[in-house]
Amino acid sequence: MSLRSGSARSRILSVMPTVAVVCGSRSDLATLKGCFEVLDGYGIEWEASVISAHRQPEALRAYVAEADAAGVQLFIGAAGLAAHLPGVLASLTARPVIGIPLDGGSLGGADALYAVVQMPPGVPVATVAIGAAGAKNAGHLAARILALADPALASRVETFRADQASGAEPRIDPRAAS
Ligand code: RP5
Repeated sequence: MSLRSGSARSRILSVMPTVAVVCGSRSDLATLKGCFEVLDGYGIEWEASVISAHRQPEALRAYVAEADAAGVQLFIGAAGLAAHLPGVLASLTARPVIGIPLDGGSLGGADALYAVVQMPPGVPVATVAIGAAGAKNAGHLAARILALADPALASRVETFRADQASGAEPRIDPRAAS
């Protein structure tokens, strides 16, 4: 895992991780904590970058080209307000893009949800829920996509599902409740 911000041109790591997470502002990082934890839980290598689609469009283009060439398998884009970052990511790469609408704006994330989910045909963004729940699900969805070509990861996904099922509330009879 690694976190960085600023221009893609400053990158010095020689190996790209499997998943590249890009968000539009440093203020977005706290909401993405659950995403990073889920990816770590599955043992998926990731890095996160703060690159704004509207403030740093050239840096974003350069970063995606570099990540694509270096073998990143999947992008996760997270942004609030007008939230065009995931869509711009999908315009710059043929890899799958998962979009997380963030809830920082005065519309409670509905603005970002509409922006991320309403991509025109041909430029798909797999949109998850608003905010922290969506951040976690972005990690889980990334794992499921990557597991299609990774049997060991597929096994970890199944283990998670089994653990989740066994931890769920058992069926109860409300008539028996006192
Ligand atoms: C979006 O605008 C970012 O993704 C962030 O969610 C929101 C506010 O950004 P800052 O003004 O905090 O940088 O581009």
